[in-house]
Amino acid sequence: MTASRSPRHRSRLAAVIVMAVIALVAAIVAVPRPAAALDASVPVYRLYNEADGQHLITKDRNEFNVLCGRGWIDEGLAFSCPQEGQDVYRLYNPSNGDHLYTTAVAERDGLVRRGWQDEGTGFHASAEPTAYDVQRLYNPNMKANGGRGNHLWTPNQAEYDNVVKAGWKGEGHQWYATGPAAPKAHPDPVSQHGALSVRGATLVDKYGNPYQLRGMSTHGLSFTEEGVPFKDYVNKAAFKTLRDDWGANCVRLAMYTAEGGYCEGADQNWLKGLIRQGVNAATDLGMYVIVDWHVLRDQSPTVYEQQAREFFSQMSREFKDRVNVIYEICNEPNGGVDWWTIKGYAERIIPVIRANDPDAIVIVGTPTWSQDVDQAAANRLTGDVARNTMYALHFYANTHTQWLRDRMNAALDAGLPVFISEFGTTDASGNGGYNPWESQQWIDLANRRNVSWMNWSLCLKNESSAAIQPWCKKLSDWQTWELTESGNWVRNAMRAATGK
Ligand code: IDC
Repeated sequence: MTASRSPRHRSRLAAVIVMAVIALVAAIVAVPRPAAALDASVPVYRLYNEADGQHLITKDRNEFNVLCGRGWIDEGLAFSCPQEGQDVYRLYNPSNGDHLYTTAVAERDGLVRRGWQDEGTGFHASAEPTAYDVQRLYNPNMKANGGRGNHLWTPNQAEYDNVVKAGWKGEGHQWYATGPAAPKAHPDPVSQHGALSVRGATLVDKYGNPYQLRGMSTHGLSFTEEGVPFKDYVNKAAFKTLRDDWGANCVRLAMYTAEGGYCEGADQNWLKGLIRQGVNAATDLGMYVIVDWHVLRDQSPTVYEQQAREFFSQMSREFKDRVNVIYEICNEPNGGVDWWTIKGYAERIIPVIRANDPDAIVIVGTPTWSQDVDQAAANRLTGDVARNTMYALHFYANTHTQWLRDRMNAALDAGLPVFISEFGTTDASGNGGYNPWESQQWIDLANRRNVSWMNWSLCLKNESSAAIQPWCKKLSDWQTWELTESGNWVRNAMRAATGK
């Protein structure tokens, strides 16, 4: 190319400039006005049903909540819409359960003639163009699925393009929203996996797929160390840190019965309030939560059985609709208490829970600080108390080694559903003997066999099993250097298991 330009070239350049100016002015005129309607925007949620591939969009928060409880996945905000404006009609196909949304009266009426139900105005679209152009996609391959879930609506161009690449047909513009989509960064465990149950020796999720719980146990909720009452770890920011940074999907609330705990001096109403608080925080975050009746110094669960009965009766009544709550009815029987005694206790306490919450997962402790799963395997619970019931195996890696792993394997092989509701990376005393090698053998095995595991403990007590450094008073968002050797090890194990 030469530096001098021909007249023809120059006039073309001028034309391009003029067109660019026109385009710019047009763009400025067309820029979406930050309409007053924006203030009055209402969120429209998107839900996904993995079972039938359908996406549902709704502004009805109650419908959203109900569907989340029934196994739909919360996919976050579909977009926001104005309070008033263009009607977006919602239609329902009673023959296959599908939903469709349209602003086109002709499409609506055509579908109604073909048997769809007109569910009225689902939400409103902006009457004016905005930057949030909601486009529709169609998947011709969903016929195999009875035609359900063959449409998707999104204001997100990148998602639209990706879905087209995946083989859907782009159907283009449908209506204008007033705000963007906000997909959930972390689809939470409970909305993804729902109510858990036990199949054979394995915990499964709502789809019947093997599912493993991993998380942290609190220390004794009524204890205080280094000036920090352990109740303070029962907070949403702490659990969120565990979920998002560590990769935990479960927390365990350890409520001691003895040692100044629930049955020996602590304020029972206060402790029940704390359990409620923990269950609520876990529920808000879509995490599973274990309510642990932490029998230890009292040795036999029969010592405070009457209190256990009252406690579990009340708690299960309150939490009967929470699919994420798991009941652990006796942490660690010890002092020679035999399996017959524990079994009898379980046969009396489990029905108290089932009367309110027939499908809840229950964990039963086993003799010798929850190590004798062989005894439970040889003589397990039967009938309705056995359904969705699991048996605790606890290990402390520097004390309980291959011999206890062999015992766990044998119990699993015999079909016993085992749950590691507590383990430490240390000596059984909870202090000294940090042993990452043995811990790794255990966690590898547990992961291989889909056995859930919960680590002792989320606190700053000056003992090697504690996850937080004794000088660190933070109640959430712990950095690497604020965690102990054990805390870092456990966080890494969780991250590895979740692919973080
Ligand atoms: C330990 C605590 C320790 C506390 C002691 C007695 O780590 O700070 O002083 O209990 O209350 C268990 C128990 C669990 C124990 C833990 C470590 O379930 O309560 O915590 N452990 O000894 N079983 C095996 C070990």
